[in-house]
Amino acid sequence: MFEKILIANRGEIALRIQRACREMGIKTVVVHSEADREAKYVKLADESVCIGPAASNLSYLSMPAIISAAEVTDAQAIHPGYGFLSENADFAERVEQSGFVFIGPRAESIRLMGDKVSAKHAMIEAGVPCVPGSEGALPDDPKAIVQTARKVGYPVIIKAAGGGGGRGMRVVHTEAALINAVAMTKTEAGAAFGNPEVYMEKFLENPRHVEIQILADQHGNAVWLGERDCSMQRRHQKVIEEAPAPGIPRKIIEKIGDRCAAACRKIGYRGAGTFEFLYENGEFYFIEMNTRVQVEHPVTEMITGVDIVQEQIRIAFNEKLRFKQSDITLKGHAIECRINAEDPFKFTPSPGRITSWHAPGGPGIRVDSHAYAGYFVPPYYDSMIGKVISYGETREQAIRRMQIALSEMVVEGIQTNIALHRELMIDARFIEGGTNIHYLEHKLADMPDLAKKNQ
Ligand code: MV4
Repeated sequence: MFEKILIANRGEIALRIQRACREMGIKTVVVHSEADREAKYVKLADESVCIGPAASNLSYLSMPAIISAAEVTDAQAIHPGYGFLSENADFAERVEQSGFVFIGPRAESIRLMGDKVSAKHAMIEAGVPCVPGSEGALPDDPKAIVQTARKVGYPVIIKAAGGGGGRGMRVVHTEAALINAVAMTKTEAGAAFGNPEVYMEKFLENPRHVEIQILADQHGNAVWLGERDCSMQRRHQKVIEEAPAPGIPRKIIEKIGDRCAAACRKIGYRGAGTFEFLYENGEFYFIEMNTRVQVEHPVTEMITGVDIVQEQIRIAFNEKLRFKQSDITLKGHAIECRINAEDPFKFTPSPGRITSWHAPGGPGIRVDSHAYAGYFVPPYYDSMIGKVISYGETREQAIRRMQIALSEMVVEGIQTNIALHRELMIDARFIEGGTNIHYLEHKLADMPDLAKKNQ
């Protein structure tokens, strides 16, 4: 096994990766910016290297700084976590060209999935169902665009090939608005992603966001580890995730899961990955693939017993998967609440010193967080400061345990969204299960002072 891994990330995921390494007897190097120097998880690592100032561009996004840190510490592999350089194909390539192992997919796979047009093409070829739409990128000819939209049927959505995660898209309801919308999306996409290519899909009005976790080794084996429902979101930021997805027939999910695993084998995918789907009226439609470990991976770990980060490391070391699909069984239910340092009404970031921190515990509760009493939440990065994950034999038990965990949890000195989670855990529609991607935003619009009520 690797003797030493460099962790090219910060916060809770840097600590999560450290824990996986420690359990496997692997030494850790954590890189950090000047703003993260005093964080306890940095001191917990076997070695740490300051790679630059607070600004991400000059530290966590600096490829030469990170690769130099791997060289001076003699690390053998680099784990990119999520965000930052985790889905940067050029980084994966430079890591490997420098003689280190990139703990993630081949650069070629990252590139294939980073371009949403080529990703969708690959998935159609592999038999994964996609949202009906244009075959590939839209042409320049306005008549052809109009014809495509007539065939697909309004409303349609125009998406940038270089976009993803909700960036670079526009919904079009009428033919009159079509050509201008395509032109505007292209202009914006060219400026934002350096690629003006766009494609068209039927716009699904009330879908759920359900994703499939996969693991694939470098010996042609791939398995899927169940699904996660990530529909509870606001402005493309997930707030709560759960596994399994409530109320979806297992037969439908198993068919999709098997297709995802088969697609991984077909494209020679390596590592952990997530197929994102929209689910509406009993049908799954592929939208994007994420080629990294995701924030919400713990809910899958809880119901499968598989440590996804450890498996990423074993796969990178070229080991064969230790389980077949028939060894993967889903047991119980898990829910994750993302804890953010933010204003509970306006959702603006609330960085600062945490004066008191009491994490919940007890049966079926997991807390993934790098925070503690005295920790300073820096203003430069994402506002997520941790995740509370509950597990139960049933969804009801997982909800009950999460309610108790949230009632125990105390964070003072900064503002957090804990009150919002408390409200959602007693929300009748959430308890019923199966809310769609618009539910939270509609609820917040109906109850603007919701968070205040619960303080
Ligand atoms: C869609 C859609 C409806 N129809 N595509 C937003 C993020 C990106 N991953 C894809 N997104 C969407 N694509 C079609 N054809 C609605 C969304 C969408 C969404 C998807 C998942 C989670 C939250 C969302 C919030 C708004 C819109």
